[in-house]
Amino acid sequence: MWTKKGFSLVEVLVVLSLMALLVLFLGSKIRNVDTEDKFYKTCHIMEEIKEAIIGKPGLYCNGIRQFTGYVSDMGVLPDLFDENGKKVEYNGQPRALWTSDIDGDGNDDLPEWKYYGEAKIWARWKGPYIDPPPDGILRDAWGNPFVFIIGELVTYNEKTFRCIKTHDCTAHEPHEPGDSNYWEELKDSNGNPIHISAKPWFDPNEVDPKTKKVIDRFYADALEIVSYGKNGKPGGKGLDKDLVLTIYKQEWTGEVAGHAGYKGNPYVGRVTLHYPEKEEVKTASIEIVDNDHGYGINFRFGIACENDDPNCKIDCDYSEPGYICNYTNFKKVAIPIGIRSITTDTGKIYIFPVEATGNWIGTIIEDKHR
Ligand SMILES: [Ca+2]
Ligand SMILES: [Ca+2]
Repeated sequence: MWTKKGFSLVEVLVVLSLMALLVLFLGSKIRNVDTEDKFYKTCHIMEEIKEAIIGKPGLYCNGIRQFTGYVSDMGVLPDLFDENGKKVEYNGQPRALWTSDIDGDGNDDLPEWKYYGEAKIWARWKGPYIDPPPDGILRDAWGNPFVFIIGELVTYNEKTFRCIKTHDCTAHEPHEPGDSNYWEELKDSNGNPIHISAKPWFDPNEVDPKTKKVIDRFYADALEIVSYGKNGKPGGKGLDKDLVLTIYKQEWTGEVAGHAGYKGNPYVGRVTLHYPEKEEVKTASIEIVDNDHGYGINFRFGIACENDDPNCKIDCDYSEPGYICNYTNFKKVAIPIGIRSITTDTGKIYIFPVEATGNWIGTIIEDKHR
């Protein structure tokens, strides 16, 4: 039975101060969680933007490979535009991810999704690839604009540089940031240096002077997505630290190779690959010029001779089936991921997915003579 008439002043004070402590404690907890939440949410948004651009690797539906990103339709990365609609290399927004009216004048600037009958593939703009941001600017969880930059970022001597020419860095040829052939220093609109907490450039003094080993490779065609963190400006520690997500070209392009012809290779004389590049569908052809003792020939889309360089040379060892060819002075050609096709001069069409990991499409066997 409850007999006590009330609480003493001391009891009331003890309970009140405990409650006050609890509120303080929970309040600080909630504030921290809220801030950390924004950090993870920002990471999540950055991943979403990456997915809008290159899709999700290995996404299958009903056993069929699905390509969802911008590059699978357009064959290139989205251009960056500043607030005046001018194309820029850094501090712009990839407006093509959510609109085909880049300059906002009411007319579409990007070609509409369509079917290319001859190549048997679909291509061009099929957006939006991401929810359109209300004010035309993609923002992090703190509400600050994301910064998009073409060219891999490094920090060096408290400055930030973007790579403008892809290169290997060795002790012998360090191409130190500051070398204007390879790097451009980032500056704000007032010309002041921007110091983003990006990955540090290596110190050539740390390289073994004997081997002069290749330490790293830097890419001019990488796309950087940067959040300036909680403080919304370059640099800072803890939650103010900048978050950088890099999309390398190797993640959205691949090579295509296969095998054509058999029994002296009388059937297939040429294979042609079709893939989108901005407004058009590009074709690349390989002449089937030789055979492998009745076993046909391997072809490989992924390397090409630049500007018909006379120093380009292919040396093949035909002594064994499945021979190896050496390509001298050839450059790597990037085929954008997505559904692509190969046609032959005998009228056959092969439609297949191109993955960033490399693609062997198998043997093209023709059952009729040309
Ligand atoms: Ca327009
Ligand atoms: Ca920051």
